[in-house]
This record gives sequence, structure tokens and C-alpha cells, in this order.
Amino acid sequence: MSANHHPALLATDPELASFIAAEETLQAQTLRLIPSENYVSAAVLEASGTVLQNKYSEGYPGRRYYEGQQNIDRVEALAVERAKGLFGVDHANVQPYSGSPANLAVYVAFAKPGDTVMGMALPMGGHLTHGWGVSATGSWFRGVQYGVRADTGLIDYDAVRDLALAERPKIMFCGGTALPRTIDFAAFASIAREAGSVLVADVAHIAGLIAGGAHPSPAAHVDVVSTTTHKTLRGPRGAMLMCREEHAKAIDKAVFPGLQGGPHNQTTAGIAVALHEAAQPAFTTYAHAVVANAKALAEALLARGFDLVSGGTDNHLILMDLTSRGVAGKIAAKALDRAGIVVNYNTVPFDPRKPFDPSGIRIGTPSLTSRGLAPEHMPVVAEWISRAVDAAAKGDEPALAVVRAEVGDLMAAHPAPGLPLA
Ligand code: DSN
Repeated sequence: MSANHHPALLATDPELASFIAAEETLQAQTLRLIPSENYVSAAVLEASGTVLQNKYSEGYPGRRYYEGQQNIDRVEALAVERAKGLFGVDHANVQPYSGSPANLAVYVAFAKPGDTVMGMALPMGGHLTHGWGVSATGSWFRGVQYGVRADTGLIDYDAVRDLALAERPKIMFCGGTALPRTIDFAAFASIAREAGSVLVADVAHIAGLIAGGAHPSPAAHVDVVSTTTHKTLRGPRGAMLMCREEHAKAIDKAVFPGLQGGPHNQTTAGIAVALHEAAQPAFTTYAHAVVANAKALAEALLARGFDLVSGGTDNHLILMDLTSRGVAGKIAAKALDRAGIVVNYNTVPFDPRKPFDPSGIRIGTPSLTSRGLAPEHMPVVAEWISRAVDAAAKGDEPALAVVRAEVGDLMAAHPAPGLPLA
């Protein structure tokens, strides 16, 4: 591959063009298992890099503070209509710049600084913006946190209810970044009703699974659905907030002018395309294949003796505790990277180690499914992970190089969407 796929960029800035060409090669040749990443289609890439970049559009379709919005209004209205249709919601705001600003907008809409908010603790699988201490959401607001049971790795809904009734949080989040199991939105809704809380489902990780019918939808149960658009949904890096009509004004006002200025119109266009793609029958097949691959990979890892948090997965994500393999998560993640397998190190629930050097790694199947890998490939993926983790424990660099070559061969046989062919 070469930077010739971007001729204008190559002519203007060959140094930068070479970095992008190298990234294209890296994404083509490696087995990308970070569960929050994916490959967007060529159509999404094209829509995200257009002259829409040149336009300021503060406001909403038909209600802007700048003129010349004839086309931008159509782009945003189309994205909004597609989001409403796909997720079965009354209202969608497609302007949040990404997941963290989207969640912050929820606080702006429904709480005041100092109010109590509740979410899953970050080391248990939650997200920084669900009221965790080092985030502004945990210092400007009073965050109280729930977790999972030590014996099962599953959310203890009785404990969530006890905490909610004791604390009566203004906002309650469900969802997170390292949850391998189905979220019971109805159970959270019943608790939030009792506690008098606004319930937010942060479905960033599983939005594509919901769109494709491979995870239950929160739409009928929660007040607000927050999601990024670039994970299982396979769109550009952006976010959306969706809600019932009664909350529409509060959400829109919180995003603009409460928190943001002009929307990134080029991203809105990419989101519109991704939503169109996600509404096709092929995407339903994709979403179910992501889950089938994750279950097959979990089975193959269990067969090789790995410890998986909660014992497996219901969705796209697997959280591996490497303690019993005698290697820390960070060392394993870096060795896997040298073997051409890209993961992230991650805390596991009740981790005795520090977040920057935790006990686990987090993996997932959205990207490999986008390149057409199927359950029959998962035993070899598990074998590569096992060989690389063992090589990490022994410091066996040649073994990592052998895995890297094998990974490269399989990736070459399964080109990724959106990447230029060699
Ligand atoms: N950074 C995202 C993830 O990797 O899950 C969450 O914001």
C-alpha cells in the first residue's frame, strides 16, 4: 500500500501522507480485537471527508444562526430521521462530538452541579463519564457507583436497587465499556422509577447489535439513549442522544447552546450513511455474526484454560483475567501487539493491580467480523492469543514473530472494508 491513494495529500504533505499510508497498512495486516473499534465502509469514509467540512451550522435544521444551510439541513434531517427509524425513538440529536460530550449533555439537561448521579464503577466495566471520580462528571457531581458480584461477574440488580433507593440519584446510567453480558434495561427502568431518577442507557458499545437485533433495545425502557456512532454501529467517530418527545427540548438545548458550538457536518453525513447501512438486512446478519464470533472465541479461549470475567459473553466483548497465566495485562497486550493482534489492557472487577498496569485484557469481534471472519476461524484466533500470552510470560520474541506471520496470512485473505487494496 502507498500514500498514492491520497494524491493531493501526498503532493502537499508527504510526511503526513506517509503516516496515513502506514496506518492503512497496519489496519490491513493486523487482527484488530479492540471491541470499541471497527472498519467503516468506503461510503462512510467518503461522506466523512467532504466539503461539508467547510460549513458552520450552529442551531438545528430550519433554526440556524448562519445562512447557506440549504444542503446541510437536508443532511442533518436525514441523519435524524434515520436514527429515529433505526432505534425506534421519538427524537434524535446527532450533533454530539463524541460519547463523552454526549453524556455531559445529559448532565447539563437533567442535573445541577453537586447533584447525586449513579453509574457503574469504571474498574467494574463502567465509563469515566458515568460519575467516576477522575472525570468532571465525578467531581462536579456526586457520583455513587455500583459494580458486579465477585462470585459471578454479573450485575447484582438487588444491590443496584438498594443503592438507588438509598441515594435517590438525579441521573442513573446503565451500560459501560467492559460488560460482556446482556443489559437488563427493564430491570434498570423499574429501579429508576422507584428512585425517581432519569435513566440513561449508554449503549455506545452495543448500538450496532441493537440496530441489528442482536441485543435487546433500551428504547421502550429508558429516558435517554446515549451512543457513539463508531463502534459496533460502524460509522464515523461521533455520537447521538435519543429520547422520548418529552425530553427532546432539554436534550437539544443541552447539546447546543449548552455545551457545543457548530456541529461537525461532515461527521453528520457519515453518520447518516452508517445509519442507512445499519438499516439493511446485511447489517442484521453482521450484528448476529459479531455475537456468534464472540461466543465461539470465548468457548475456544475457555478450552485453552483462560479465565473470562462472567465465564463468557452474550455480546461482542470478552474480558480476560490473565492472573492465572502468570502475566499482567499490559505485558500481554504489548506482546500481542508485536504478534499482530491489537487489544487493550483492562482492569477486571476487583482487580488488585492498578488501572495503568491491570490484570486483564479486553477483546472483541466487531472488526474481525467486518472483514468476514466466521466462528470456524475463532479456534485459531484463540490459539494465537494463547501462544502470544505464553510467549509474553517467557519473553519469547521469535514465537511472537511466528504468530505475526500467520496472522498476516489470514488477514491478507480477508480484506477489510474501507481500506485501499495493496
Ligand atoms: N474508549 C471507549 C472504549 O474503548 O470502550 C469508551 O469510551
